[in-house]
Amino acid sequence: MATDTNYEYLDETRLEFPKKYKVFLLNDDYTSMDFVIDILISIFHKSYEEAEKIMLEIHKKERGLCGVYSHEIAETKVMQVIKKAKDSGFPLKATMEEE
Ligand code: TYC
Repeated sequence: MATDTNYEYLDETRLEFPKKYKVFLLNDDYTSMDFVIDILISIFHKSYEEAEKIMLEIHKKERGLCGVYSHEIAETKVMQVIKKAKDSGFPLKATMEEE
């Protein structure tokens, strides 16, 4: 049975928006430009033109934003990038950070 204390607790419960996470690809000297474009199209669903623009931004500025997702989706994208890169022999890395 609820006590006064329980009601006080319920009164203070707040609904919060789920946090969002930015996923970045990082530059390196070995991954081919074509492979990065392929990753941006296949995993981040970019058009060829967007993918080329993001890849060149990463190449020049060391990292580039690929998308903003829920925690679970962002984590999955990071893992998919690392697996696909490893399977193809490239050191490409992805990171995520809270928005
Ligand atoms: N710097 C790489 C090269 O010159 C290309 C590259 C772009 C690699 C983006 C990683 O996330 C990256 N081949």
